[in-house]
Amino acid sequence: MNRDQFILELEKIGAIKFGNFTLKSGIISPFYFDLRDMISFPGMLEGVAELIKDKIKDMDFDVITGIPYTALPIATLVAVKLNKPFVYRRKEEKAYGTGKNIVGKFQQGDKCLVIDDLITTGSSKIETAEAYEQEGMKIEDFVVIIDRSDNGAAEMKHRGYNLHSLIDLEEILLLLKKNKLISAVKAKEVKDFTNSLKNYKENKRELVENPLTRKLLNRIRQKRSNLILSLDVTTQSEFFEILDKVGNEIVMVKTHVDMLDDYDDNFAPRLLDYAARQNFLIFEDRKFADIGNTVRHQYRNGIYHIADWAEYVTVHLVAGEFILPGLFEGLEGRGGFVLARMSSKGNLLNETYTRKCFEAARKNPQWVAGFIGHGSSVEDIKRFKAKFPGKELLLMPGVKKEKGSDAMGQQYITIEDAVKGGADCIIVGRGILQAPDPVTEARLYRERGWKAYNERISSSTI
Ligand code: 5BU
Repeated sequence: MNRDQFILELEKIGAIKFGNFTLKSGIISPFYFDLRDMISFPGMLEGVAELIKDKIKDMDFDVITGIPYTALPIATLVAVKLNKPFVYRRKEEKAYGTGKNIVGKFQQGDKCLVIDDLITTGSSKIETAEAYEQEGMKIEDFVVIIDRSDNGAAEMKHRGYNLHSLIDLEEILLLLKKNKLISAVKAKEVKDFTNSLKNYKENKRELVENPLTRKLLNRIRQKRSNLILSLDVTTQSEFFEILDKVGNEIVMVKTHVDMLDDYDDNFAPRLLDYAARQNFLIFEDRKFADIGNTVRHQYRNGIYHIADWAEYVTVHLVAGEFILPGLFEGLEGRGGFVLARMSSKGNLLNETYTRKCFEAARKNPQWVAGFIGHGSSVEDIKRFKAKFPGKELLLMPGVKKEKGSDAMGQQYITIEDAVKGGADCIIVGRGILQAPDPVTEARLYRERGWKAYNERISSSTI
């Protein structure tokens, strides 16, 4: 069975429908593909398995999976034909028995090829990849029978995966038109629909340029520094003594104002004065995490009045995305860095949580200037950053000259690995503060961070 025959068979069994269909996203589509019934037509199942087999013959993988339910029997057949092991992931989480959510045998580090029937937005593919990655498998390639999206392959590439499709929408429309199975008017309606979806997405992406992202980026360039000093000391005299000497080296100072034993009303004006003279920005690492109403008061009231003096604060999205308007609504020139990953050992921010942070940021781009993240290697950080929804910056703590850890769970990667992977700023505390001469040390971090940053910028687009 060739591709054209397969498409015509799909039409014959009613798998290609035209009308008005409400998609999962709520959008009304003038067409719909439903490949579920294919399993009752052995000739088609055999035919599509052969087409997939041909498509993947030069790809490198150890195991095959299909996304439940429609793709399961198809992927099983392909695995048998290629004599490759097959695994699948339960759709419903298992809370008893072995607790294993992936069924079948595989080795850590195995490369898994994922087969699915369709791609619309790619979200179920990403979810699958993350679940398998969490179990120690590597996912690089996805194969779908039909790409019905407007730019599925580009979306997947943006998130660090390759998408291969047997057939795309254009091909189906052309063939059906040629065989007089669809009118030219209907074909145009379908094409107009996908084009409008594409324009809508592109317009949305334009909006993602947050003014606070731009402000930090401009300051990095102007100051030729991507070093953020985490000034974690407990008295104002230490704080300002160090800042006085190091302020010229840094693009931003990061504070934990509630660490100061002797905080008083002089702190903020003094800090603002230094920021103006030494041209750095201010970031209070308060890690807000509560409901909107509570964080609004914690941020704007209390003894610290953080919103009055810190351009940026860190935000956990554990309580949901409404924390963002809770914090920033009605304020000018204030924004957040969302904690998408943390540097500490055993932290509970898993891949799914990270993806949900990106989704929330995509919906609230005006309040998210960047993400805080970390990674175990250059490659790991690259994959993480590839999934950012827009042009947000990546700020990375847990950075030192040497890889290592402390006694309380902090993990460090090197300046070069952080920046090569995609960190736009490095956040350094004890690496500088505990050095015999913090000023010389800050200069060293600045130089190495800046060199790595320029090397990355000149060699790629991340
Ligand atoms: P260090 O002395 O360079 O380990 O300090 C790192 C700082 O960054 C410290 O203030 C932490 O509170 C902060 N931090 C972090 O280390 N890891 C994270 O994931 C986040 C913040 Br979020």
